[in-house]
Amino acid sequence: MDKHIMKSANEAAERIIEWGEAHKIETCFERAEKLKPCPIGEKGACCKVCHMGPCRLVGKNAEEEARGVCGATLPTVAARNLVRMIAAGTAAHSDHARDMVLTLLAAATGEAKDFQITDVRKLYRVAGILGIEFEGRPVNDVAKDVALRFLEDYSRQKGEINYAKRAPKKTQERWRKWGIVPRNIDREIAEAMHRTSVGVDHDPDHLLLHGLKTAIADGWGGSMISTDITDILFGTPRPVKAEASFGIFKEDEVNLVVHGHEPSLAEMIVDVASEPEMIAYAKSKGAKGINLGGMCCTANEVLMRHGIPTAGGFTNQELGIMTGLVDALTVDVQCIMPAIAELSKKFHTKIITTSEKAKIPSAVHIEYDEHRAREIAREIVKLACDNYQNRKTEGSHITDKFPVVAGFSHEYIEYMQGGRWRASFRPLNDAIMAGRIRGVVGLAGCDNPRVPSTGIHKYLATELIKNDVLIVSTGCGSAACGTAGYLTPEMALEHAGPGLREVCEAIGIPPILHLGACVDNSRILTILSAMAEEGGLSDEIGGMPGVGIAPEWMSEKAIAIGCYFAASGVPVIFGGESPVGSSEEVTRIMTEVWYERFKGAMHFEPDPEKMLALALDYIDKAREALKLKK
Ligand code: MSK
Repeated sequence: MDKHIMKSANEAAERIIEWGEAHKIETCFERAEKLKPCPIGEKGACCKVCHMGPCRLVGKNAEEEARGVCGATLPTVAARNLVRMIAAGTAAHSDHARDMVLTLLAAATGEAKDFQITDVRKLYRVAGILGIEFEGRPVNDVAKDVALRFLEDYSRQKGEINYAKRAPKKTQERWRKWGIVPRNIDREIAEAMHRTSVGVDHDPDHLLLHGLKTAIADGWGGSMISTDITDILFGTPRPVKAEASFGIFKEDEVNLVVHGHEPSLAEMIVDVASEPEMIAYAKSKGAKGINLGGMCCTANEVLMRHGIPTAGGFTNQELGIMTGLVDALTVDVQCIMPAIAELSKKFHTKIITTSEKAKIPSAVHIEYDEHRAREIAREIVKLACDNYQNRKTEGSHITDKFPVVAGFSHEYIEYMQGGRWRASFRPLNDAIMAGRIRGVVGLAGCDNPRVPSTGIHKYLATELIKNDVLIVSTGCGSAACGTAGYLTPEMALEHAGPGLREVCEAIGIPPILHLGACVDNSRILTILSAMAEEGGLSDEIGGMPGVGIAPEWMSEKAIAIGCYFAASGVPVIFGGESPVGSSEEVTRIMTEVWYERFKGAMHFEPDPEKMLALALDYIDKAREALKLKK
């Protein structure tokens, strides 16, 4: 096999990697080859929570009885390591959410004059869930109360997070029985760090239960809050046409790319880039206009709401710069490779860090402040325009791009099944009950240079729809599908099984529904809860013919996501080596014990064919238990 095929399964990406190799430009793909994973840390067998170690529980001692200097066993160490990953992932999503809450508050009180409430209907829906009176009140007063109520999810010392009650009753009962309803997001993260510090919690099951509690604080806390506020401020997505892959960059326009995760500044850049004054400025620099593009999850945010094209997911960030066409790349937080700053020196691209939390040495720093959002966005757009003149001819200049249909919020999925007055999940439940749709898979998570990047996403997407499984995708899973040309209704005609094709044609949807960014995995929780409510399938999330798959995960955030799905009742399958693979006991807890208690589980399976078989097996067993048609 051509050695380049081993790096990316995306043809355009592969050509850029090849171009880079010919020009001696290093990327994550070469670094992944050079740097093999540490075999001890990879399986969770390394403890470094104190300075008597690090203790490597390997070699002759690689048994469950192996102990560190303090006496910590392998299951304790593996469980602690995983809980710390969950805490970090939850912190990332929920800190992002905190900023969204503060932006909503600033918009409501008039302090952030550049933002206002775009989706009043969604605001009222959220206010209703929170028990906040909204009839006849000024919109900004309601928004302020909503923001203040969400802030309680970061400070309440006793009780339950606001959105725990959005889960089906039976799911909530399971959580209460096992004591894993979060009190507040920050408290669960802090307690996770406390419990996993040296000499505190040593019972792997007890540790992992707190891991689940922390993860629920992510899914039903930070992530769901972020999704809702982003919709309130910038609009709830509806289907939108766009394009994906490197061909979205234009040779004769200023190419400005937004990368990272936070939507607020990106929204303002979208707005500012269409101002006549800005377009005139770009023209004064010799460009025909301003072309915006996205990368990773900031891309998903502006793709979902404005149809801004995406250059792809995580592993495309260096490759995008290597097209030679990116005049400026703004980054905020999460999934930003520090390598891009050094790489950009070989081209003309300006890397602009924008978050007070995240800087990269040698990048330009223009700090975002929601109180001056428009002014800052203008400064960034101008800087990109100024840099257009510095564009050289170097670069791989890839032109491939694919059409994409995105924008499937849970509200729209409900609406498309019955219109404004009869919106419901009944048709979806009926299609599953009748066997036209065999089940639903959430295809999510990162793309990873350790496997042929995006390849497992593509394989699973194709095989699952062939087997009549409807896919809901988020994050870089969506980007992998988009840059492969899979996010179109035609995909159903060409590849979907007969039952799924019939449903897609009847409703007019693609067989892979792009639901948004990583935080928007919360939309899947909402959909599953609505399906449970609708009746005919399971009356809780557990037991639904649904599975979550993150085949190429790399981020701690993915672990938090996987765990909140497992705690909610969804069997989850992750690719790659297991980060708890060193401990049979921890592996057993996360699969058998969690399944028994919550009807969810978390597996790690590097073989794509086995991933597919396991997913279909879970779906079929759930169908059998529900006595559904085969
Ligand atoms: S960006 S967490 S690489 S999905 Fe949300 Fe993509 Fe994974 Fe980051």
